[in-house]
Amino acid sequence: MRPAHDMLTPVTIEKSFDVDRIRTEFPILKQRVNGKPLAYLDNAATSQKPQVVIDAMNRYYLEENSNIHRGVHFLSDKATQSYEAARKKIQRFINAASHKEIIFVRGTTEAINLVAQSYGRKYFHAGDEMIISAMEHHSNIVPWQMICEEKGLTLRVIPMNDKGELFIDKFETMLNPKTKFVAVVHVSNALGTINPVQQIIEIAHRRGVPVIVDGAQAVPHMKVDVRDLDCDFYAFSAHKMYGPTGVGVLYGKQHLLEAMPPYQGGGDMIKSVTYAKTTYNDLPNKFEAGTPNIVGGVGLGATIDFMNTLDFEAATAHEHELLEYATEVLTTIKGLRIIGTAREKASVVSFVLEGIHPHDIGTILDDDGIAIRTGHHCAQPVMQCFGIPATARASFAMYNTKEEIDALVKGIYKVIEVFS
Ligand code: 7TS
Repeated sequence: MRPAHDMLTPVTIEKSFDVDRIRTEFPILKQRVNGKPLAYLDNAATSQKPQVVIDAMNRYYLEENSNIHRGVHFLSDKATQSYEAARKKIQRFINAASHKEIIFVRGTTEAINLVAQSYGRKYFHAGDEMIISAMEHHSNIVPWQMICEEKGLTLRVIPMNDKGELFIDKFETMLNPKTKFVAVVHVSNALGTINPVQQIIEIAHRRGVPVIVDGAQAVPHMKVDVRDLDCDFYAFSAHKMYGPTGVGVLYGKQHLLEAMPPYQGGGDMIKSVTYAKTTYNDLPNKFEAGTPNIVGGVGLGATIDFMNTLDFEAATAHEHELLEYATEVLTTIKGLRIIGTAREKASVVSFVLEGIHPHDIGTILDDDGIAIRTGHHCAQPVMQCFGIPATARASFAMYNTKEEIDALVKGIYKVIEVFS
């Protein structure tokens, strides 16, 4: 119990990892669902939000709300400062060289579409090729298919083995003078595989080919340093890393972004407009047309403050322990097959149960307050690769516990009993 005189001071999270303590930061986790304690194991879809992020967003609406970059008045100035401070926090968080390399977008999907439409329209030509991997989310397939179709490129796919690991040697042989671009996921949402993106980038760069990394599932679970990776673009969403929905980040190397045309036209992205000619704003504004998700940006800034208070290494180690524990106990269940058994994995266990549709698994688990995701996880080609229509997927965050995994296992036995 904190002493009474201490009650009004905000809670500061110490630099050590204590799962019970972390859980108290996430109010939603206290809920009971169908009379049972909520076991939220759908973090790859979206994570829960800590009180400090909710408070920061409320505070923004209560005390600062105004439009940014365009007002001379007090509130507009305050809102602009909060929004731009968030950009600098993101820059430091991923170790970008400049805040100009941080573009606010709606999320990973928009970040990838931005690069496909802007970079692709300028640099892709008929007869060129681009490479993606066999474990991409639809968000890192469809935008490329669209631009490849429009421009007449061939989309090639790095194959994977039956564990869900990419054949890097095959990737190397796929690169040729026609290859214009590589797009690859850092951590697979359907399989949990951590791809050797640094190696992929190095191989592509040897041929002078730029690389975008889809980091939607990586940023919440590992330290990402874009300069160390040397990626050309990196995309992620706030909502999967304990932040709000509707906001995310495109990182791009400054010289590449400078040379790219705007993605959308409108307010904030212009320097001057006449009917004869419009000139475009400098980075990062050139890519941020219209009033952005200001409260989302502020919320993402607060999320990064929150993450900076954590012992990230300890949080990651805890998540890894959960993954190993879940893998071990699930493997003992007769008729259960884990889909995605790569050596390097993060936070995701996808599985199928013999003779039982994943949707039935999810529905029965929900009766006991256990939230997992079922379906193709927006990765239909991955499902096709494994010859299955769907999986059940438990995905962990740092606030999950072994007790929740025990509840999952108990629930799966109940599913088996219902269907036997
Ligand atoms: N890339 C990966 C690897 C993802 O996991 C997702 C979302 C996206 C891109 C798209 O992110 P968004 O924020 O733009 O929607 N993945 C999932 C999932 O696994 N279940 O629901 C959404």
